[in-house]
Parts: sequence; structure tokens; C-alpha cells
Amino acid sequence: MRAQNQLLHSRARVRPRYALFPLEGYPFSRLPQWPGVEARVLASPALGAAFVEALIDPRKGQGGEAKADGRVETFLFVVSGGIDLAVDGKRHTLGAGGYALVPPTSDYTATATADSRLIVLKKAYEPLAGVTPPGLFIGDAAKVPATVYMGDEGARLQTLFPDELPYDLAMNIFTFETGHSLPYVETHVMEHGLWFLQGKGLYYLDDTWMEVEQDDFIWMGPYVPQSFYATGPVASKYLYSKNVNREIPV
Ligand code: UGY
Ligand code: MN
Repeated sequence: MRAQNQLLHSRARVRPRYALFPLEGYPFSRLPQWPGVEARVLASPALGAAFVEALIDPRKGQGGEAKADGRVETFLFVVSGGIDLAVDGKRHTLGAGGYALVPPTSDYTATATADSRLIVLKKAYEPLAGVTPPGLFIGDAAKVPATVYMGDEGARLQTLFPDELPYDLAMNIFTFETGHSLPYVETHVMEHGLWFLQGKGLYYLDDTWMEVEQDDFIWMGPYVPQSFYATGPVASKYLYSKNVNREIPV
């Protein structure tokens, strides 16, 4: 934070179709679902996103809970620390890199087992006629294979859920070694909420290259041209969401 008599500058950008927030300068708020916990709502319909994504920083012993509403699915990812997650009364222990997709039909309670940082994303589940919605999915990013992306050994993609019709949401982790990049500027109807887990680089958003680093958040709305290259010195890693496997309503 700068002294009150110093000039201010920020990398924060909020545009109609994308946004970039460095964590510094993002004050926390309180959410009733996470009593007393520091929370930052990174993406929301107020921004233009069709989902809500929050950075949740529970101290040891703090937590949150939600009752099934039959409409909203919740993705929880442990960036650091750990949580005990009880879903419909059954307990699961998640350490750093642990994650869960809780279906709209389940209650959950999360309790931090250490001072922790979580990414929590909520999305209205889009049912598909004739397809059974997925049940609870629990995983550990350390155990998800990192596949070579488009022939580049220095760009690896982990898909945290099966890419199958029951799932209307993909959560992926991209890892780029220094100097590696997406192979083109991509433009697509799907939107992304992106949490930059590690490293630094340049992100192309709409028509401009922007510096990004660990603890930045990016929202990319539908059709925003996007690309990335990693500048190091450590590998860059980001966790991002994508709406998938559904027709686009007209
Ligand atoms: O899956 C994706 O659309 C991914 N290639 N986009 C991104 O990393 N910005
Ligand atoms: Mn993309």
C-alpha cells in the first residue's frame, strides 16, 4: 500500500467483456455463507459473468455452509491450507490442490483445518434432457494427468472433471514453462474465470497484452480474444473455468 501523499497506479482493468484484478487493492467483504471470513467476490453477474467466483480466506477453524437449492452447483478448490468438507453429512479431507464439485442437490459444510485460501465458484447447473446430472466429485490436482497441449511439451493441461455430457462446467489447470505460450489468439463463446496460481507472464485480452502474475484474477467474457505467454522465472500456472457441453440458448 502507498503512503497517502504518493501517486497511485493500478493494473486493474474493467471492460464490458473482460476484467483483470490484481489482489492488491481488492478489499474483502463478508458473505453470510462464510461467517467472519475474508471474502473477495471476483466475478459476478454485476461484472457481466454468468457465474460467481470468490476468493475465500478462512482462518483455521472458520468455515462456511450451504443448503441444497436444486439449482446451483459449487466448485471448491484449496489454493493453500486445507479443509474438512462434509457433503450430505459425509466427511472428506482436502489439502492444497484438493477440490470438489458439489451438485445442486447436496448440502455442504467446509471447515478450515489451517489458515487457508479457497477458490469457490458457483454456477446455475444447466440440466440436459435424458442425461443424469453428476454426483459429488472429489479430486486432487496432484493426481490429475497433465497432458501435452497441442504438441508443446512446455504447455500442459489438467482437466479436473471428465469432459462428458453430465458436466456443464470444466475446471482446468494450465501450466506453461517459461517462454511457452498458447499457440494462437483464441476467440470462443465460452467464458472463463481465471485465478493465476503461480508465475507471471503476458495475457492478451481483447486487443492488448497485459502483465499478469500470481494472485491475479481475470474474467474473460464470451468471444473475448485471448492468449498467454509465460515469462518466468518459474513456470506459470492458472486455474480456470469454462462453460461446456451445452447448446447456447437462443
Ligand atoms: O480452454 C481454453 O479455452 C483455454 N485454452 N483458454 C485459455 O487458456 N485462455
Ligand atoms: Mn479459452
